Amino acid sequence: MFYESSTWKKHRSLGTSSPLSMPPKKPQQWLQVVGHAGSFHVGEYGMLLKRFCEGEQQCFQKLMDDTLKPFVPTYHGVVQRDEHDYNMMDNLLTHFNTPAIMDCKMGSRTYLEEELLIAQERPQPRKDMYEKMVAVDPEAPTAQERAQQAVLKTRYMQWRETLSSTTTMGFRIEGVRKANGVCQTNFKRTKSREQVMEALQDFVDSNTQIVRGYLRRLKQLRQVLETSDFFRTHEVVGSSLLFVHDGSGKTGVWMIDFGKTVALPPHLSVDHRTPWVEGNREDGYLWGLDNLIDILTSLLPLT
Ligand code: I3P
Repeated sequence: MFYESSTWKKHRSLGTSSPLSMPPKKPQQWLQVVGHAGSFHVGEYGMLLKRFCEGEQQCFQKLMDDTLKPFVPTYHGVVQRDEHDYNMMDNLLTHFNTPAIMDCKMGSRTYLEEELLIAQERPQPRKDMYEKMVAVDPEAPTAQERAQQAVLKTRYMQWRETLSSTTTMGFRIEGVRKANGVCQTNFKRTKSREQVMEALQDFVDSNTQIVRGYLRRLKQLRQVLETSDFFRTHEVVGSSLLFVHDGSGKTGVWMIDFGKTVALPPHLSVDHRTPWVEGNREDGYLWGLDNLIDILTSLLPLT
């Protein structure tokens, strides 16, 4: 069974490294937050099926042989359902009891450099994005955009970045689902440090044990990211960290969503902290993780 929310973009549910032979204990806890309808299904043994994307498959295949493996859902290959292909992976919520879940989109940039080039060469203004923009801020479109009633995707994405904490902190909260089932998706304007702290504090219910658990995991992740071959050789854009905890105090954080993670040309590598300028492919992922760790630390009492 799925929980659904029409507003929180895309599915946000992945798995712990439970073996294929172990069915999930509590299938009712599976979560799908739907953006593109039909993109997600539950497969055999409670596996998550995500609409096939070749780029994402390539990332998963490489990640299964990388030091980052414990920080991503275990990948089980491609399956077909109703004439569509799906990438199959573990469901990350399986071993939690009525979990609370948060999705943080990482990085200081949410569109690929190649998307920028396409927008420059073949601009295709989008009406749906114009409508999403004016729904949040009727003053945001330029006179030209208003006349066209449409905006370029890169312009929309940049506007979302500056409206939220993406530009200033290198991450933003996309959505939260509390243990009581309530979904919060209204984070488009969550930008200042104080606003982010308040949202995080609310997510963890001011529980310092949970904060400490998340911090331990994030610091381990940072250490592994700093030496991972995969990470050094990929532009990681639009990828999220999925935070999961439950009433027992158990916590977990995993990297998810690799649809816009692309391999760099062989001569190029990135450190994920250097500010982005067009051409350097930097994504600000580690800078964002540094800031996230710093903010979570500030939720703890001074010792
Ligand atoms: C969406 C969000 C997604 C993006 C999507 C946007 O905006 O930025 O990350 O998908 O583009 O519509 P919002 O969160 O404000 O609804 P990608 O990251 O896959 O590009 P899309 O409509 O072209 O899918």
